[in-house]
Amino acid sequence: PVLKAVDGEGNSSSIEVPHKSSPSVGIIMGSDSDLPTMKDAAVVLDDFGIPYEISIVSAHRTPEYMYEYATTAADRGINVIIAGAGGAAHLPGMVAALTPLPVCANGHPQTMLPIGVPVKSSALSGNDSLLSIVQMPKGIPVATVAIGNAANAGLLAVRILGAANPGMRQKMAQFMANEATTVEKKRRKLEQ
Ligand code: RP5
Repeated sequence: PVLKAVDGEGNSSSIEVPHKSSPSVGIIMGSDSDLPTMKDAAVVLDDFGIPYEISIVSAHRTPEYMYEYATTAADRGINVIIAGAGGAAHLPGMVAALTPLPVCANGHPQTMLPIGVPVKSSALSGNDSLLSIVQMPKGIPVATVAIGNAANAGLLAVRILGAANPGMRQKMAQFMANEATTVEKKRRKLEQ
């Protein structure tokens, strides 16, 4: 299936929902209107060859499904959940509260890290989303990226998964080297 959406600023976006087995990352968002922002995380995971699943999970409109999603994620092999929401953005924190899960169904120890993406809102430019996500009470941490920066959430997921995957660390090192080369080229052009 293809997920299509328009955000509050009229930006349209579509993404092919992957049918990949054994996803390592779950990308969830409070509304399909978050897709133009959240698709950047999927692009990064595709680039690094990391299998992921995508779903719309609303903390406020579908709280029972949020509970089901969060409490079954580890059993599907999910290690990292990237959760994006805007406004009263409770989704990342609620998912974090529901997923300590040190052990999954097959008995293997498993960690699960929640990454929050504050989606830019129309009323308060995402400052509301940022504060809702980043101001977690002590005890329930959420790794929070900048407003609208789902790409960094994807890159953070790559780094986390890289802790147990030397090949992934190598890919990240190459990515960073490419970034440096790009900046170097621009600097040399300026100096000419
Ligand atoms: C939040 O409310 C969503 O994450 C979204 O950013 C915002 C607006 O949702 P829609 O009214 O566009 O569905 O829950």
